[in-house]
Amino acid sequence: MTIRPLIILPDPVLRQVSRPVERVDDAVRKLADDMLETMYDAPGIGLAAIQVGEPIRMLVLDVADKDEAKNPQVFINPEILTRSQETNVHEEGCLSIPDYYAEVERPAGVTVKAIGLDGKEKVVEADGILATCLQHEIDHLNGVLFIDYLSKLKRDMVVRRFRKLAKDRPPPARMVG
Ligand code: K1U
Ligand code: ZN
Repeated sequence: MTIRPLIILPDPVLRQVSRPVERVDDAVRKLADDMLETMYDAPGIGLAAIQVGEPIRMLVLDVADKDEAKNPQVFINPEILTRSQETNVHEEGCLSIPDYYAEVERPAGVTVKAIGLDGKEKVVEADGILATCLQHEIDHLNGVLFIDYLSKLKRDMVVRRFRKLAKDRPPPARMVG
């Protein structure tokens, strides 16, 4: 398993719409393993493939409490089938927007259909942090970030801050040979 570098705001890659996965093959299983390793290392509770530069519709998450056993989950080609009328406000963060957190209102419950790593279809009824995390990650697959739910003023401030940080940051090392 490999820890992959994370794509950070304002990289335009984060705004790409990811394409569906056609086959759950070894390459997809290896990417899922790498994504879980990258998420646990960060640490985070979710990760979409586009955050490691792979524009495919796959996300991983683990919302287990610290004192519980790990519960890694993989969702391939996820689709939200239903959203509750009731909403919840959760503080959200994003591994692509490090050290910035803000409250976001979303449907409190969702039903999500997806394919698992075993290639079989699954339907998950989610509430609480699982519902929030699934919606946050599915947004990534559509090029949407949680800062898009904030006021324009707040969003522009965050983007400006990360543009400045990107200018000051040395470019990533390139492989040669
Ligand atoms: O998609 C991502 O960038 C991951 C993101 C997921 C998420 C967090 C909160 C609400 C919705 C979605 C994160 O994991 S940010 C880091 C984080 O929340 C966390 C880090 C360490 C311990 C517990 C949580
Ligand atoms: Zn995110």
